Amino acid sequence: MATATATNTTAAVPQIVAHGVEKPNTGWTSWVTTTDHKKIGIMYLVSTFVFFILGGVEALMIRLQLSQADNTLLSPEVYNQLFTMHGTTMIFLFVVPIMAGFGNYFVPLMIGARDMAFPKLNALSFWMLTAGGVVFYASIFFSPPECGWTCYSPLSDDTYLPSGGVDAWIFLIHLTGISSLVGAINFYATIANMRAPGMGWGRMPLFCWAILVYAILLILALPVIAGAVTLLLTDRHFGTHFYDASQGGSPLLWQHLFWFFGHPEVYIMVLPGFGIISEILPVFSRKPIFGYKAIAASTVVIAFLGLLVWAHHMFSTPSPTIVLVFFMLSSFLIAVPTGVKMFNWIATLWRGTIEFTVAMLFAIGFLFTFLIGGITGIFLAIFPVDWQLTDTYFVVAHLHYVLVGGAVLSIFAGIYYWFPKMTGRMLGEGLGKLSFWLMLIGFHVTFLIQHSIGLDGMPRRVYEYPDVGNLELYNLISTIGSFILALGVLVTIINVVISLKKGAVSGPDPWKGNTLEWYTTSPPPVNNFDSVPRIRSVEPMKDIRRQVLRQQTEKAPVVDAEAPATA
Ligand code: HEM
Ligand SMILES: [Cu+2]
Repeated sequence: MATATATNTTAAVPQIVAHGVEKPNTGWTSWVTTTDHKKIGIMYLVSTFVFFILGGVEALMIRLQLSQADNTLLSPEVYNQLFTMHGTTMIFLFVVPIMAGFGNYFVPLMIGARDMAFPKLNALSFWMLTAGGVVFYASIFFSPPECGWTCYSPLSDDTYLPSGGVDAWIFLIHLTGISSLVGAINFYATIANMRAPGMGWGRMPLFCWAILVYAILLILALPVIAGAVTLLLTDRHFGTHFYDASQGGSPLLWQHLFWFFGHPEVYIMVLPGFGIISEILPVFSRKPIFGYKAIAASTVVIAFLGLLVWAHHMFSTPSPTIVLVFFMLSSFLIAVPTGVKMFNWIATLWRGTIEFTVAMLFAIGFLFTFLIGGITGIFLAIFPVDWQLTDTYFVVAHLHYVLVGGAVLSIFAGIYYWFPKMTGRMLGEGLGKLSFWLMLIGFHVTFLIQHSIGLDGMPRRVYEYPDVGNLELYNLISTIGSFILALGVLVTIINVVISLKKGAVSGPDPWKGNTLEWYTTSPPPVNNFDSVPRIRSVEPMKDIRRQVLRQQTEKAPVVDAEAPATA
């Protein structure tokens, strides 16, 4: 009561006695128990990168086996296990979840939020992913799966592959699937509800658009594969015959379900990459992004069309011509919104003041590498051409141009661009450039020639080939390229280790960025922002810098630019 103080001679000291308050965790427990989107984001990035290295080592072993004709380095079984582990790891444990890692760290920062909408669910997503990876890799101690990343029926049936490897694969799909699904719902809720004041849909950073569409595609596609692998599980263990033709089931049902998920999965992997590129290009061209609305809209259109093309993976199955034509034309159609993006990116570079930072180099490397992958995709969408090329190395070349060109190069662009924000230190530009050139050259040496290997008729997923024509030479070149590529990746890892300790201190905004993550300190505090500015355009940081400059010039006395310096 206010009157009580009048009778007291000494002022009361407010006493707060807290009972049962736990000290904040420090050390490794602070990571295991965290629900902070930034820590979860870093755990995603680090653990998926570990899987990238595992998948990369598997790729190198595949390439070593193929470096010589009639090689006996690996047995056929081990070879099958390696390409299955490689493809599955790269897709389910590296590219898809690393995009969730970037999304986790940067979406809340870019929209001016303090965390994700459901922080505990977010932690659950991460631990489900880790569980999936552990279950899957545990299979190497008994019998790894041998059915390729597509696990086609009837090969995946217990008649042909009775070992538990396929079951480990099924559990990987389930666990990483639940992880991504929960994560996707979280991204959607965060982006829909937690944007800073003034950030309408039309002012949202393009990376957030990409993550939004990524989330929607995951929500639409994942239940289908989850159902498909559940049917496979019951076929294998509980006497059902969904995919067993001899009992009235249909192996083609698997292919339809798998690719109804599988093609959108491709866009799930590359759309966030497109988002990263759309953030980096304008910053290092010192120009606003060209065609913001067109890029955002084409992301949505690509996702929609991406749901209508799945059977272009099934051109060699018996289908009526009209069906083949439909899937050919729908696949062609995707080139239109993709072309819209390409032209807008090039127009962003056009007449810009380009700064060739490592992030920008990776972004430009992405542009033309992905373009080649897109063009070979159009070739493959012509079904008579596909009849010739399906299951050859031409397809392996195409898919790596898309996945390495589209996803991996943009992931590396993102690492170089955002490392200062996550750590407070710059990544070395010298080592970065070395890494970029090794990776780019290594990549094209490895995969360009695989188009020729495929055109010469070498099938994919075979552990040996005869010494005919130029096959041995071509394969040797491809293997050499893969080691150059691996060296490039290694240089970045070394760069990260050195820069974590010795990198130059970056400050909050080393690149003069456009988006809100650069508004806060590097690394950001637990609550991200003490206050969030009102958003007035797609480039809030430019607005803020302009405002600061205006205030400074208003305050400072007008100085004659020609006047000699006095001190
Ligand atoms: C690091 C460089 C890489 C090399 C040298 C490499 C090499 C290979 C090779 C030679 C094959 C064909 C195996 C065969 O058909 O017998 C293959 C398959 C595959 N790779 Fe890669 N790869 C690399 C990176 C990646 C990345 C980053 C991804 C995905 C994002 C990826 C996804 C796949 C997939 C999905 C397959 C098909 C697996 C299957 O047939 O089931 N690869 N890779
Ligand atoms: Cu496809």
